[in-house]
Amino acid sequence: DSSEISEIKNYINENSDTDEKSELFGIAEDKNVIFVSIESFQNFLLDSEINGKETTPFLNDLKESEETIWFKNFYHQTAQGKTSDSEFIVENSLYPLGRGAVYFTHAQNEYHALPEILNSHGYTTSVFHANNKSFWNRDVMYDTMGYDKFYGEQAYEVTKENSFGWGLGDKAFFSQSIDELKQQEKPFYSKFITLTNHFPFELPEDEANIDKYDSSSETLNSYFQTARYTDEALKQFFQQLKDAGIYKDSVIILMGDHYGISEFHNSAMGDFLNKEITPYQHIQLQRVPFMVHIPGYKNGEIREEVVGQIDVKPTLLSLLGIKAEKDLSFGTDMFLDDQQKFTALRDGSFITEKYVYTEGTCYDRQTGEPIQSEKQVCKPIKQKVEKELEYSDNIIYGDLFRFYDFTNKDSE
Ligand code: GP9
Ligand code: MN
Repeated sequence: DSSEISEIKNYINENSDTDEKSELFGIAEDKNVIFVSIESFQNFLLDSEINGKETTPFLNDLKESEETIWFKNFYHQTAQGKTSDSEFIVENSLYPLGRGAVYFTHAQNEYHALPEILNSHGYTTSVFHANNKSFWNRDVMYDTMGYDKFYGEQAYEVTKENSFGWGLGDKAFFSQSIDELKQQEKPFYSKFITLTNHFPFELPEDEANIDKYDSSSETLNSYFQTARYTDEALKQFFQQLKDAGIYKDSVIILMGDHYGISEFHNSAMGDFLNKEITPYQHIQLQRVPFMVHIPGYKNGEIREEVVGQIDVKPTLLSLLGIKAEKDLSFGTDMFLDDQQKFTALRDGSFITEKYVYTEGTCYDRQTGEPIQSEKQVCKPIKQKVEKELEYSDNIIYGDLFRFYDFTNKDSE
């Protein structure tokens, strides 16, 4: 009820200074936002090579560009809801559920999602994804979160020639999206969800431009080829945005939705990375790309902060110069210095500047060594993490936003 949501609101306000503006506040004001969710893309793909050829030449250059801010310690926080969880976290700055997918179980709740907020600031909002509209219950949930339009599989010309793996190849997907994107009323917030780099990572031979890896895991071996294909599709998309005259008025955000290689492939992963995949390494493998690309920007940098998907919503609002003061989010603007900061994974593991905690062990984040002597250092953080996950669950299970007034008095 309303006393529960007040308690949560107090907790959130205690832990973040809502008046503080980051240096980059408003830098992308009134720009279009093109958000690309890259299927199953893990950080270890970046700068990797197979037989002397880069897996991701386009993203490698992009992350070093002076028009790009790359957060190299960005973690996915998804659980069983996979892509849908990543979407949910990003749009709401809430945690996914420990069991099941909130997209299915709580699609009728009251939310205060990004599309709704951006709508009220004059944005047109849309999603492009060439899969069945009801997959992950997206058609229902997008409506709930306030999206104006959803271009699903039916909006595309899907043929035998242009599809493989899970469906329409990413190159055809972007090519066929551009005309519709051009039609969006500006400014727009449009989300693109790629598909090709999805387990089991199938690609026709004539689409492959690097070799497979050679290990005991056919999954890992194939992963590099589909990842390379998606990298090429992204390169092509950037060019198409330029050709369409959309690029320079947009900010482009690229994010990996979740891991592609599960712990079942730890032995092959260990071969590839040339180290044993300990529980600590497993957590470090949950890092996915997060890049903010701002055409015309000159101060691109590689940021080291420990951040996660939960931080995307407040970060994006801040870049757009929108002060959603009454918003309730568990994340924080990535560009603000946040001493309290931890990035919590759904299973209770967490990462801070100093520590990585998982499976009952506290590790030194820099060395990966278990911390024996100061066993207690992770304990207070662990308690906070548990409390925060519980608060988020309570919001979802109790549909608590029904009892909260998001009306923003000074919204500019
Ligand atoms: C399906 C795509 C993949 O539409 O988003 O979903 P996933 O299996 O990764 O959750
Ligand atoms: Mn996915």
